[in-house]
Amino acid sequence: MKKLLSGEWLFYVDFNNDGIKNKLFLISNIKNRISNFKKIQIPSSWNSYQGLEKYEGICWYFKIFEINELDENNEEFFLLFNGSNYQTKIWLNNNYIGLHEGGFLPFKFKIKNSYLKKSEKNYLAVQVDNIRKKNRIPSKLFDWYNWGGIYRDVFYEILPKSRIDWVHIYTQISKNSAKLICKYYITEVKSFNYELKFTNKTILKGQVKPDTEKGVFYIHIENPLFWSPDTPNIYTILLNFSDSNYFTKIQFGIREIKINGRFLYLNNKKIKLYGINLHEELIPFGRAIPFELRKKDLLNIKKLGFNAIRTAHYPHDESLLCLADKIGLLILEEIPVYWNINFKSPKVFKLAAKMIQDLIYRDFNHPSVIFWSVGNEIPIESYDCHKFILNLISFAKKIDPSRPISYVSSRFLSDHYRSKTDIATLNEYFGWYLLSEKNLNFILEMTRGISLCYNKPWFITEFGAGAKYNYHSNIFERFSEEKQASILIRSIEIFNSKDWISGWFIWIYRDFKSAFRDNKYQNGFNRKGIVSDKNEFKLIARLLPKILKKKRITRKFTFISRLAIPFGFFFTFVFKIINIVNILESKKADKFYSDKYKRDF
Ligand code: GCB
Repeated sequence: MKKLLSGEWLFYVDFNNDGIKNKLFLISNIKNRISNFKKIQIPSSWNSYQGLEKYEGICWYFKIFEINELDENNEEFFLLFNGSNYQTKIWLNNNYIGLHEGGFLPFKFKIKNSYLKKSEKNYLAVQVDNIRKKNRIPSKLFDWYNWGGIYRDVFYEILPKSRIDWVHIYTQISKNSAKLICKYYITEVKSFNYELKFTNKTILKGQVKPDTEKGVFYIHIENPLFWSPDTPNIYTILLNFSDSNYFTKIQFGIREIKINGRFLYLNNKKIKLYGINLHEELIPFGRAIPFELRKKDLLNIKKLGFNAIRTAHYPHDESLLCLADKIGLLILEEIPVYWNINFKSPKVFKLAAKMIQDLIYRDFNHPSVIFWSVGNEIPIESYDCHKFILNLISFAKKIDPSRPISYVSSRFLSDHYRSKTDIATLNEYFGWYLLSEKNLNFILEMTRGISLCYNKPWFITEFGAGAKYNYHSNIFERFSEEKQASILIRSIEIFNSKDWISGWFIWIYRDFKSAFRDNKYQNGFNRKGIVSDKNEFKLIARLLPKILKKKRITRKFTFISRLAIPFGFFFTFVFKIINIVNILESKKADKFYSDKYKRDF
């Protein structure tokens, strides 16, 4: 049983950071000050309220609610937050419950029965801060708005003590059949039933007799309907213990992603990704995007011809994945290991590992998710960084061996670590930050050679140009819709002409707020959207359906790009020397990674 606690809450802005000192979390203090507190709607980003637009600090939230239905002997009570930015501390009825760090993933706390008041008022106090700190993820600098607060739904959840806690399903397919590999965790070792359904019709039923809490069972299906962007077929599996009518319900799709040489395959067919990046932001809601408007975005993206989205640069609300499963869009998900975080710190590594683990656990069964990215534009050439990233990737691989995992790179010369991951990625802004888009073809071929990544699929994870909506000029004028369109069109045609580029993602769907974008065209927004912050279509958005799959004839520079390979080795060598001091320093961190993050599941 899940009950929504979102809605009207009490709110206090702790400008002076004295809430803890004044014990604001105590019932008596909440009662005394009730008339001083403001009312606020949850979910919401506090920066979308007048006077708090730029506030980065501490706020308090209070909710008074009743619980009637708990059976203490057989059930457990949880408080569940889908997303709150950045650090959240929770008290219930005067008791400190716990702290969660990280702004983009759900978290839940099991509440002791002795802390709960049945059929009486319960006082929930929540402190949230969105202060930038060196040891946070992301760290102090990032190119998006630091929306603070409880911006996704909050629930309480009552679950039977004895339950099938989670099941991860991955599928292997052959021509007319599929094998479902179902890993599970149960809280009590006893037989359970499963029922597989497709659109309310039962396909098959079975029983599992487990020996331990964690295990795996297999299901074979004949003539399954595969999931793909063109055929978003969703299956349901219901699981329950024979003596219980509590059902764990999971929706999933039957599909297989594979990489073979330089190609990406979905259900054994080559597939190319025509994608776009998306931030979780819509003015005036901040990150608390209403479901119907989120759906509208995804339907628009699909209608424009895209088949993929990169949910930059952090996990979005899970409703996006549910929509993508149903609408048929492929998703590249990412955690906010962004630019320069503190790669030296074992504590930061632990936090990043928790983030990728929580993300994979949340979204494992969504067929739309095809890649995990553990970071964006990180200084991969530094020893601390690549140790961190490669360890994170191998940690993530153990949790999910079924999907490609990588990081997003912006390096042309100094990144030979791509060769150690499943796919190669590149963010490039030729024509905008660097030279001209006319240089792009040559640079792409050279980067491929220098990176020593001939035999794997490449993805251009970002490329773009800024344009102010309705500013028209010629293709040479920065921030004109014409210049943006011309850079994007030429780039797309070049990417489409190369079989080793298996996909690309425009930066970005919608203009988004960013504090340090402040020239006369930007006014506090990153203007690289193909639609404005008010969803108005810029020229490129109108042209896109026609040019999405267009190619141009490009030179392959076969000889020179092969010649680049020795340079690749040379640069590898140079960066190794530069990092030799770092290597010695980081021995301690290494040991930490290898001891703590060996997991079996
Ligand atoms: C990038 C970053 C992205 C920025 C974008 C830009 O490379 O990954 O977060 O917003 O460039 O517009 O500069």
